[in-house]
Amino acid sequence: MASEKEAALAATPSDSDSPTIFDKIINKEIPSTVVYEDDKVLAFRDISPQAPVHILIIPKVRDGLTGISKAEERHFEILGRLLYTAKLVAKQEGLDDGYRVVINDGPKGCQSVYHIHVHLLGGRQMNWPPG
Ligand code: DGP
Repeated sequence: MASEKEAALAATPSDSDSPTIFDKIINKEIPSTVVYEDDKVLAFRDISPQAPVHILIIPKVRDGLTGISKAEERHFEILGRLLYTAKLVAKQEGLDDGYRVVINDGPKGCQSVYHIHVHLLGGRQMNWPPG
């Protein structure tokens, strides 16, 4: 399997609402391990975990939000909800000693799926600076 960096460099940056693999996950057309769901957001385990806990938190409706660089004022509510859900899921996962929340954007940010998502990583000591 390609590395995450290779996948990001191979991905076509998109500002359209064309479907991504995450639409299939939202629609339950492909399986995923869902850890949290409400009417607005879905949180599921990353297929290629970079830490013992690695969860992706996504909006169910993309509304042009292919990445954080496309954020507009109308996205304020969903952006807050994504971060708040990261906190809820971190608590649910028992990440009481800390965790990391990441949003990759664009090729240089190592984004490979153009449907905004928050990575929640935990269960090991993180390093800084990130790679
Ligand atoms: P990013 O590189 O920030 O765009 O992260 C995309 C993440 O999506 C990456 O960590 C791997 C994950 N991913 C890609 N396809 C699937 C899938 O089909 N299922 C799950 N659970 N995760 C996926």
